[in-house]
Formats: sequence, C-alpha cells, structure tokens
Amino acid sequence: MSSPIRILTAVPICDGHDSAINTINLEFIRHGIEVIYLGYHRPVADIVRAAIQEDVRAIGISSYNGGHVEFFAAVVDLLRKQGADDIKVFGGGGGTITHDDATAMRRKGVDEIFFAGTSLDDMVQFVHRRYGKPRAKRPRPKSFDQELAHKLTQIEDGYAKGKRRTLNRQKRQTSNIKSADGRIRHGEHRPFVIGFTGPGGAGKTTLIDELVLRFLNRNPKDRIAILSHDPSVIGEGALLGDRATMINSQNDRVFMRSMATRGQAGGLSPATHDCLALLAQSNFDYVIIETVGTGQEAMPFQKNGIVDSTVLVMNPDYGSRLQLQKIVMLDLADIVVVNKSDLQRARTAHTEIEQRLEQNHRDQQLVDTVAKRHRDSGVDRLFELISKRTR
Ligand code: B12
Ligand SMILES: Nc1nc2c(ncn2[C@@H]2O[C@H](COP(=O)(O)OP(=O)(O)OP(=O)(O)O)[C@@H](O)[C@H]2O)c(=O)[nH]1
Ligand SMILES: [Mg+2]
Repeated sequence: MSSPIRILTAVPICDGHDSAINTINLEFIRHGIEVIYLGYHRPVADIVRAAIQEDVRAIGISSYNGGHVEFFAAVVDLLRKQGADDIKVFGGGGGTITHDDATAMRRKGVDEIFFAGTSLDDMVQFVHRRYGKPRAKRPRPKSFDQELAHKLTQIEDGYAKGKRRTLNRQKRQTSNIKSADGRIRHGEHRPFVIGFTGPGGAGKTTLIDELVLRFLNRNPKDRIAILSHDPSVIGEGALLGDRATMINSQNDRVFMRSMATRGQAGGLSPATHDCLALLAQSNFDYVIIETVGTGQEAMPFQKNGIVDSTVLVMNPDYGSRLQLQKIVMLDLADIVVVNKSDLQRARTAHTEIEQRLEQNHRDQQLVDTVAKRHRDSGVDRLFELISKRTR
C-alpha cells in the first residue's frame, strides 16, 4: 500500500475567511488525504517553510481578501527559489478570484483555481488525480530542512509499504547531514528529547509553542525539532492541525513535522520511532515529540527509549480521584503539568494529583500552567525544570 497524499492548506495573511477551507479540509480527510492545516493569516514564508518541512505534494490556498494574484505567485516563486518546485500550488476563493485572475495565476505557475459552485467531490478528485501518483525522482535537496524532510518521507513511505527500515541504515544515511549553519554532526552531539503526552485538548501544543519561544530566546543559535501527531480517521486521511495553534514555532530555527497515526493505537505512528531516531541524530539542540490526545491506558514512550524526559499535560477536568488512579502515565511521567490552571477546578486538581504522585515515591515534579497566556510564570517554571534536566 502506498502512503496517503499529504497536502498543506492555509489562508493568506490579512485574511480570516477560514470557513471554506475548514469544509474542504474535512472533505479531503474523509477521502483519504492527510491535510496539514496551517491556519489563517499566514505569510508566504511560513507557508513555504511548512510545506518544505512537511514535504507535501501540494499547497491549497483559500483566499478572499484580495491580492491573490500576487500572493499565489509569491508562494510559487519562493518554492522555486528554495528548490522545492515539485510542491504544487492550487486553491480558490469563491467569486473574489475572477476567471481573468485565474488565467494570470496559472501563467505564473499555479496548478488550478476553483470557482464558486465547484462541488467538493470535484476538488477531491482533482487532488487524487493530480497529486496521487508516486513522485518522480526527487530533485537534489537544496537545504538541510529539505533533505531531512525527504528522509522522513522515505521512512513513512517505507512503513506504508510494509518495509521496516532499520535504525542502522538510518544512521548511515544521516551521517553527513549538514545544517543551515554549516555544522555537521556525526552523532557526537545528541539533542535532548522531550516527550509530551496527555488527553486531547489539554493544551500540549499551546504549551510546546510557549516553551519553544523560551528555547529560541535563551540561545540565539539553538535549533529545535518538533514531531507532532494527530489521529488518522476512517478512510485513512487525517487532519494534522497542530501547526494552526503554533505561532512561535513558525521560525527558521524550528523544524516541525506532523505525522498521522496511520492505524496505530497508543498515540504515535508506526514510523515514529525511526523518524525520532533520525531527528535525534540530526543537528538539533532539542527534539520535542507530541502524541495524539491519549486515554487512561496510554504509555506512548518506551522505557529506555530515545525520549530523555516525559511531560504529562493534564486538563483539570479529568473527573475525580478515581480517574487519577487509572491514568498510567501518572506513574511514568517525569513532570506532570496541570494546564488551564485559570479554570475553576485547577486548585482541586493540583491537590488531588499531588497526593496521587506522592504514592509513587518518585522524583516527579508537578507544575501549574496557563499555556494560553503569554509570559505565564508557570510555563517559566516548567521551562526551568526541563532546562535543569538537560544539564
Ligand atoms: C462567510 C463570509 C464571511 C465570514 C467569514 C467566516 C469565516 N470564518 O470564514 C465573516 C462574516 C466573518 C466575514 C468577514 C469579512 N468579510 Co467576508 N464573506 C463571506 C462570504 C459571504 C462567503 C465566503 C465563503 O466562505 N464561501 C463558502 C465557500 C465554500 O464557497 P466559495 O467562496 O464559493 O468557494 C468555492 C471555491 O472557490 C472553492 N474554494 C474556496 N477556497 C478554496 C481553497 C482550496 C484549496 C480549494 C481547492 C477550493 C477552494 O470552494 C468553493 C466551492 O464551491 C463572502 C461572499 C461570497 N458570497 O463569496 C464574503 C466576502 C469574501 N467577504 C468580504 C469582506 C470584505 C469581509 C470583511 C472585510 C468585512 C468587514 N468589512 O469586516 C470581513 C473580513 C474578515 C477577515 N478577518 O478576513 C468580501 C471580500 C471582498 C473583496 N475581496 O474584494 C466578500 C466577497 C463579500 C463582498 N461581496 O463584499 N466574511
Ligand atoms: N483556558 C485555557 N485554555 C487553554 C490553555 N492552554 C490551551 N488552551 C486552549 O485549549 C485548546 C486546546 O489546546 P491545544 O494546545 O491544541 O491542546 P492539545 O493538547 O495540543 O490538543 P490535541 O493535540 O488535539 O490533543 C485551545 O483552544 C487552547 O487555546 C490554558 O492554559 N487555559
Ligand atoms: Mg496538539
């Protein structure tokens, strides 16, 4: 079996019309497509960076507020400049894109524009027909991000075809990866790997984005990789939406890759271990991994595996003390975070979780955070705790 088609969708800068793209995203994923959704109000550079890192087949742009001829052309041009013109561009914007505009846009390298009245089915068929064939020979990567992105795709494709790649082979492949700043790493420096897990919507992505800001600010040279997971749905598509929540992580020093679980239970994908191993051998200072929203029984990170430190992000609304007894990760996590501590139940949650952790007689830490608030002192404390572990 081959891998699902991966595409990136976004709405341009100064445009908040996301209702059309939300509908289209859902239709795509129901028809087996993996959609990495970048969100609205996104500049050209963020779209192109994300498309290269995610190694998508195409970018679908939904544009309503004007400037589409220039905006689409700028995306095509930047892809070309970055040696990534095997990533195609298509999109729509109802009646705001005229037929004349569309002709001009096609001339500038845009694959297709969809007008008002096109059925969702036609768009799905277009994506399958145009981007569903296996890739021809790949161009030589022009950058560290592109090379790494291609290799991650090879790993994922290998699993989709049922071929398990060995770590040793990956080691050989990555031995001469060169970074943007020219530093080569032969595995002599290993990044610190932090695993984030916890129930759906607890605030994992928001928290990671706030921590990334602190890592980036502390050392102007540090590079960070993020491996983020979302579930595949029936039909094998997936909405990979963590990037839409990320603000600080849209940065040239951050490499982010979104992965769908592709049928595997437990919070990660069949290819995660090898992808993580590749990132852990590459030129990063930190590698952050986020699982899908997990249930009580989940133990996503292997004991003695690649992850150095594990963080369980809890929502204060987990139920009662009885539920806490059943959450396996409360025994295993190095750090437990009660996020959304702005909510009413947070104080009770802190006390109950503290008592639960005391029973473990382990050196586990408990932190309260409000990830959605910038410069939150709880997030600062979490950052310090993680930093201490890296020393
Ligand atoms: C819904 C809507 C809103 C909602 C948006 C809700 C949301 N979260 O998206 C609200 C009310 C918030 C809104 C606000 C505004 N809006 Co408004 N809005 C619309 C409206 C009525 C419909 C757009 C829509 O979603 N259509 C539904 C989609 C599914 O259908 P479609 O547009 O025909 O698209 C088809 C194809 O093009 C294709 N397609 C679309 N995108 C993509 C992407 C891909 C990848 C693919 C494959 C296909 C595809 O899918 C459809 C298939 O049939 C249009 C008018 C109109 N009738 O088009 C105005 C319109 C776009 N808005 C307009 C304006 C001016 C605004 C505001 C600036 C108003 C104001 N003064 O405050 C604000 C700006 C908001 C912002 N932050 O950007 C203008 C834009 C004018 C222009 N560009 O010159 C329009 C055209 C209305 C008008 N005639 O004046 N708006
Ligand atoms: N009230 C409150 N809301 C928050 C806080 N942190 C995050 N949120 C909101 O919670 C929602 C989910 O946040 P995410 O960061 O996407 O959560 P997640 O755990 O990554 O979600 P999944 O990846 O879907 O499991 C968003 O609407 C956030 O804005 C917080 O500290 N307080
Ligand atoms: Mg998330």
